[in-house]
Amino acid sequence: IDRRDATLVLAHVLLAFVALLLGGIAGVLQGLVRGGLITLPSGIGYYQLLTAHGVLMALIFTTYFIIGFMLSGVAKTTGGRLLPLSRKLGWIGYVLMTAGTVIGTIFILLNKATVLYTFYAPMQASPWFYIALVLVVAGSWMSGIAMFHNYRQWKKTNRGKLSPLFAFMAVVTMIMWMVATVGVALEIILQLIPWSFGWVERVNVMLSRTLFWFFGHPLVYFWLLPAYICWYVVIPKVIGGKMFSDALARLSFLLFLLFSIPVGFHHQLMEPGISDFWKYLQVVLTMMVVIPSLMTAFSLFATFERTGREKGARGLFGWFKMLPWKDVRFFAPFMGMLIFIPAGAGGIINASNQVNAVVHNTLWVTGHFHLTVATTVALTFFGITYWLIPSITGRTLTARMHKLGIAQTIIWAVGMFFMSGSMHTAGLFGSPRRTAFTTYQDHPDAVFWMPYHVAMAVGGTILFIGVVLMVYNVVALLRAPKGYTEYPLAEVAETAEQTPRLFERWGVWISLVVILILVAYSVPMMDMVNNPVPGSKPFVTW
Ligand code: HAS
Repeated sequence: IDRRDATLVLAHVLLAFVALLLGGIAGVLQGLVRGGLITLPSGIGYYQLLTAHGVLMALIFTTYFIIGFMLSGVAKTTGGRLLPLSRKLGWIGYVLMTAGTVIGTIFILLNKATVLYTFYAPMQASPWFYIALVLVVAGSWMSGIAMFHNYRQWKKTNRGKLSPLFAFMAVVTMIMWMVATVGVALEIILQLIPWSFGWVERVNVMLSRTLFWFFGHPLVYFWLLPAYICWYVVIPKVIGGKMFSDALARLSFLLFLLFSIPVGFHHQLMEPGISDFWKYLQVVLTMMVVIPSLMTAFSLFATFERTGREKGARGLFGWFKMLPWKDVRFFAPFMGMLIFIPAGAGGIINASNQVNAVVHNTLWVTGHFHLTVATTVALTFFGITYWLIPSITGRTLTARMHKLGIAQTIIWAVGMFFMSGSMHTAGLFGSPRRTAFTTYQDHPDAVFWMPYHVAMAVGGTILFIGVVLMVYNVVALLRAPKGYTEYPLAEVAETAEQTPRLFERWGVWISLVVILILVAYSVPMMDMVNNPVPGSKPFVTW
């Protein structure tokens, strides 16, 4: 891609890894506190560290990486460069996001925003923390508009042609993100900022949580979809094959667009104030959003098997041996896929109302999202980094880097096995999430959980070694010998069916999104506004 775009992409990717390092330090420390292995010097709190860990890793690392990666792919596939307006918007977005990140981090470090990454009211942060979040979201919108602009211009100059798959997927991801962030923007601007400035005395907690989860669930697909871009578009090329089907890939992304938003209630199944019917409806829609992931699994298996057979593999599983096990561009994302099988199954468990009553607010949930976002997504992002950095900086991906990358992936998987495995188990025994070291006055249950908490801390320490090695790898990639690294983009198999034109009729898809949201949310939200907790004010003016 154009050198100027490479600088923009690199700026995003490097800041992502700075956030990963800082978030990793906070993460390992809070894990050691939770396991009772260390006590923090007075002045630093467990919840403060947990907030830093969650915000820096789940919100900042991911958002920077995703935007950097998607800007690179959009530039690459829509003419090799970002248009001048897109590049400008990309930089404005970067500056806004960075201003937000710096302000937010300062307020967390000052212990004035110890509200965890979900910032649920009535926990209150300094208004500047919320303003920082608005800046991050506004910045991400700028980059989204930049991607739309390149895509639209490409469509204009290539009338009647099917858009490049990468650009299409980036557009879907950013539309989903923009619709989703409307929820959290309403929460922050109309509720949390006026309340934290003291302009209103109370907030409608039920409504604020609902607006948060309107955003919070599609947020997890905002993390996942860029990983899926890699699985659909990059992995077939890396293994020496072709993409199974362009149409299937596009359809799965469109299904995510439709079904990832009207499902937030599955995070609120145990909350009062939402009637059974609306919870039930959103659980049904949650099961719908599982389908595109199952389609993705099918498509990946098909790609692996076909490529293997083309290379001469025999028998039912002969293709497995043909996969490029020593190539980190494949190995790291593959481990992510493999782990997504139990991780996704855990999600389906969470979404089932009765079982949710067992796992909600326990460490099981923490285990679930460390497998999904912190393993499936993170390992895929790491896998992308190994070719993205050298490819845009004109360097070589050396054999040594492959080895270091594979070692890093194994360390990550082992650390996560211990950490997430014990989180899931302790969660089933009832151990709560988000609680500092406590034996609850030596209650037998809490004493029973303790060995699992120690195993979590051991896993967390191994993962921290993984973070340090990953940061080392990024530096090594920046200093690799000059040369050429491919930006791997797969072609579609000849046998694939034609992609229906309907898939790019954005008016149709966005209208369906709006209809689904209105069906799933309008009645219960009106109920929350009209019947707030006595004395609370939903919005400033009401
Ligand atoms: Fe989740 C809570 C339900 C997916 C993240 N989730 C969370 C939280 C986070 C999170 C961060 O219904 C905590 C929020 C908080 O702080 O409170 N989740 C689901 C469901 C799915 C799901 C149904 N979650 C994700 C993904 C995440 C993520 C993805 C991040 C990226 N989740 C829930 C629910 C809760 C929840 C409840 C609330 C719990 C509570 O009570 O608080 C589904 O999307 C999962 C579908 C996935 C699959 C797997 C498909 C497998 C594939 C891999 C194929 C592998 C291959 C490898 C090809 C069905 C695609 C080849 C292998 C060989 C052997 C060769």
